[in-house]
Amino acid sequence: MSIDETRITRAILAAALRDWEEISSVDVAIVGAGPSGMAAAYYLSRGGLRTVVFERRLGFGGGIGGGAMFLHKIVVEPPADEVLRDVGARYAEVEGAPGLLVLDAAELMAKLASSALDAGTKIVHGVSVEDVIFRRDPLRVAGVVVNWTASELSGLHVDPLFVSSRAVVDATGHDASVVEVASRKVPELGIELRGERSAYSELSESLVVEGAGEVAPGLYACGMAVARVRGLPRMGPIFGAMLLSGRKVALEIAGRLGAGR
Ligand code: 48H
Ligand code: FE2
Repeated sequence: MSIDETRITRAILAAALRDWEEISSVDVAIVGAGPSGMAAAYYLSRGGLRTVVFERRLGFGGGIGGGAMFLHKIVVEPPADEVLRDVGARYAEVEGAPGLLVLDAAELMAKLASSALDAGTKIVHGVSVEDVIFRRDPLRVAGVVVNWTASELSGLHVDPLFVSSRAVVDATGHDASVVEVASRKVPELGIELRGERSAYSELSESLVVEGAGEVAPGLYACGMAVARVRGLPRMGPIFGAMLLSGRKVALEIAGRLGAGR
């Protein structure tokens, strides 16, 4: 078989542009492929909604990969074991600490990503969300403004592209960068960023899940972004609230938008 370089180029261009045409208008745009974003993507796609995840980096998992101080394990507590079972991630009970479950960071990253992909999520790497689209009458967030991470890093002024969506999910972790930009540049949304607080794991694990949801019309937060937005403590390397807040946001959005088209 002869392999013509031009055909390689054209195959990639055609397939990538076809994807981008589809991505340019979706039901849900999720920003960040960390634990909360991937859990949200999995449940949204499973519910039949057209879902895209934009991830700044060239991999999955966000803070999962670093484990705790580079030790390759993650701790999760019930009822987040329901999510682990849904995505097929194996875990073990922790001896002497009833209620705590431990699993490999690599296992959690891989299983979340493959489950979301199998359910129909499109994950696009190397793309950063730098802004939101907003609309009046009624006032709402109506999509995201995207650019290559490489453009961002180059320092060159490269204008972005737009992706319209019926819901935007900030799953950017500690930065809550999507909510932050919306609060600053669309002040009429009335978003107040209260700032993350110091560690208090038990409290944080329940409050992050409780606080996950709609921040402004069309704009939702899950994961650590919730802590920054709602003024909640951090919890350290326990990931139950990341998974459960992602699932909660997905179910809330699915309830509002209805089943997939
Ligand atoms: C595209 C972006 C952008 C952008 C960021 O940090 P994450 O793992 O986020 P969560 O909330 O799912 O999980 C948090 C968890 O990892 C953690 O840090 C915990 C539990 N900490 C507790 C503590 O006490 O410290 O993932 C966010 C992802 C990353 O992959 C980023 O690269 C990506 O979002 N991202 N992608 N456009 N503007 N900003
Ligand atoms: Fe963290």
